[in-house]
Amino acid sequence: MALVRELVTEQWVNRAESPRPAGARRVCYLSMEFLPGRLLVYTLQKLGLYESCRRTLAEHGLDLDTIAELEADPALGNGGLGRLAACLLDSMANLGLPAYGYGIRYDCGLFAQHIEDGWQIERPDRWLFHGNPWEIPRRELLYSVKFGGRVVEGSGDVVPRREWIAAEEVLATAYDIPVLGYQSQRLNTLRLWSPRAAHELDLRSFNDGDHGGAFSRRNAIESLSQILYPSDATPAGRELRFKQEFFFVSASVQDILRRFQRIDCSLDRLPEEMVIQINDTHPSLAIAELMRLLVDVHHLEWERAWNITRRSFAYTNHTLMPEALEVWPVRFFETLLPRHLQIIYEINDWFLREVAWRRPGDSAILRRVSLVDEEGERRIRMAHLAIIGSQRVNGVSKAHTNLMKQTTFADFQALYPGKFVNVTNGITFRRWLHEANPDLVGLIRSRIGDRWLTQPDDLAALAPHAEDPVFRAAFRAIKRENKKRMAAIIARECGVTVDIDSLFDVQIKRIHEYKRQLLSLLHVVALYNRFRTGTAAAPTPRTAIFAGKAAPGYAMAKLVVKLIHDVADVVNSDPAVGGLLKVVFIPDYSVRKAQNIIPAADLSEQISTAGHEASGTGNMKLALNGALTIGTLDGANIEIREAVGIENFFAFGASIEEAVALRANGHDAWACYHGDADLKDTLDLIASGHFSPSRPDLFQPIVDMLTKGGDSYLVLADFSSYLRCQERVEALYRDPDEWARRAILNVAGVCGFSSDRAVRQYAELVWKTDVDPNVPAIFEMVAPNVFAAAE
Ligand code: 26Q
Repeated sequence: MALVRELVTEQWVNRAESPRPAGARRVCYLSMEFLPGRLLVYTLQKLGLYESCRRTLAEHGLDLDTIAELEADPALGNGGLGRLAACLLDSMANLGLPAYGYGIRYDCGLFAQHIEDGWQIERPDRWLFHGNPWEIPRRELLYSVKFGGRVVEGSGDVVPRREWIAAEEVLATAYDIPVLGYQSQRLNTLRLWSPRAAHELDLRSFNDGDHGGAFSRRNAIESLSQILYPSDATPAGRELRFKQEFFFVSASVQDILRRFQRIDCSLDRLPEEMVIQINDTHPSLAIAELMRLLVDVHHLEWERAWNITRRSFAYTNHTLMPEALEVWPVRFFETLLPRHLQIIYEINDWFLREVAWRRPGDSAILRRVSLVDEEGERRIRMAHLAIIGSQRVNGVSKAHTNLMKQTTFADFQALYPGKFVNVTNGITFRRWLHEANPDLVGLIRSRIGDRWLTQPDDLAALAPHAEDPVFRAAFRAIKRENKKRMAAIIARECGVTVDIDSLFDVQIKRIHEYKRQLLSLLHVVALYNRFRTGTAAAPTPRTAIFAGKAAPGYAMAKLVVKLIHDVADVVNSDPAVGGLLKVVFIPDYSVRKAQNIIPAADLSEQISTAGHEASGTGNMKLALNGALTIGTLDGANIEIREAVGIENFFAFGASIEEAVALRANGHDAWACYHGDADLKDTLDLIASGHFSPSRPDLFQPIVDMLTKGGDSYLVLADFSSYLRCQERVEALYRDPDEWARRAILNVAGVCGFSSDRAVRQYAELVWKTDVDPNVPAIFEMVAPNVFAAAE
């Protein structure tokens, strides 16, 4: 690993900073989350050294894949949002775009998931325990980040200046991780911040004998990067999350300004040289922080600073669920960021005056668009700050962007037409096909070569080969081998033997009610019930594979994990089933596990309640590896279905419009229950305690939520449609050759969902840069031993 790292960083050594390509802005991608995956094999592949390295090691009796297993998988993210950040960075490097990723070097990533008696148990993820061979500490990059205190009126030449007298100071120091382009010369940087005490120990307190106090202040500082917050975090501990967000954006914005000032001295040119992309609202305090630095430190007038700021930022929205839109209590700002609160109020004043002028007499719109939510406890609406402070706002699929424009942010769309654009998500094929599925890559290469690794649209050329029976047979053999490998992992991790010729039915993602793991589980129970009652006619053998983490504070999601396990225990051992149906839960889902599971999948479950999944990216990864999708018309599913052909995609359930109407008119869960015998039997069986004999009412909260609770995610509403659709799936699976034909058409058809395409669209619609993969490589960064020249 050390050797490979040297090979990469050698490239850093050899280049000094050069100008950016004509028209290109340097991209600064700010994200609280990154899920880069392991780097050893991936880096060797990018350098074109994988095969030779493998052979050489084998000659010495060593197995590269065994060595690769020792590497930690950085879990610095919850799911799709963090992995998207990694895919986009990969593609920027591949396309020769100068980019920095900015994030936090969490000491512990997302918790490690253990299962005890079917319950999820969280343990700390100590990914840095053995060190991280890929990171380069940049000790000379140190920024001061301040909190608390008060603001005083200072003396200004023309207007009075405000001075923030902070109470607390923390230093942020950088750790750089290389982001290498595929066989390209480009080497970008993922810069992760870690806190350090400004004064090694609070010496005065220490000498006064207050040892505990001195250490507890130090602990408070270190806690800034101690853990990554789970996506459905409860309000407890939210203040620390707020501090984390500010810590990371303050260091990042200071670093961006420092880098910019090495290039140009007129701050007015910042938006021409750089673009700061914020990954959801989590880094949106950066807008207020840039304003503070420009106005308070660089003494720019307000309007000039605002003009620079809003042309420098762009914001990607990843959710419209009201409970997931970030709002921060004003009291957090009062105690921790008093100067930023003033700045936000001033931005709001300017903004609301503009709106009042454009919409005279409409006071309701002022209340709706204000940065301040005045109802109940006063809170700052971070999405509004992000929209106002950005040049562009993008959604992550066509459906999501339309919803954004038509519902949640309709007022802003009316005020700023043209600000909202769509960039449908994508994935890097180099990770999700080339590294994850080498045998399939070999087969594809034998027919169409491998230019698709850098020109993903070329994968479309695979489509005609779907009509070739020889190719189909080879494709099936590879899928079978992948399933065999997966079966071995299942046997090892779950202690369950599965039939590799059964339909591998895969649902892998964060556990959340809107993603509806429950819907596929109810289907499994309905199938099981038919075995039990002897009414299963010619069933297609099926293995239902689940993986994913539930946020620790999300009781319903954790109960679903328990239900999956309890159903698995009963179904897997009931002789009436005869091994024709198996259920497994693969613990501790990660990028690494995704790379193992995805190549083995036959069926991809993408069954969110329509209108809830902004895009989904697992849907793309599974289709790319030759799984057929069963999915709702939600997020990117809609575009994937059109791209692969509607006949090659199993769609079911209420559409976005239908889901809205169902809710508006009051969805009648009880009518669904009484109207479908399978559904009634299924829910009754769960409610009877069949899967939890020692605690018969254990799953009552789930049954109640679906029935008495009104079934907010429309599980019962979509159940019948889902069951009928699954019957069509089974019928097709009984014709393996036709199944393979359609699977191949999925591989070819999904070629447009690469993150290379997404990055080109960002460049065109959001960053306004010229991206030319053939531009000579330009390096901004050099190795640590030539720091003087480094950015
Ligand atoms: C917020 C506040 C406090 C603590 C945690 C959070 C938090 C953290 C992570 C909220 C949300 C997330 C993650 C969201 C996420 O992964 N969203 C997914 O983003 C993908 C990439 O665009 C989409 O494909 C998915 O549809 C979307 O769910």
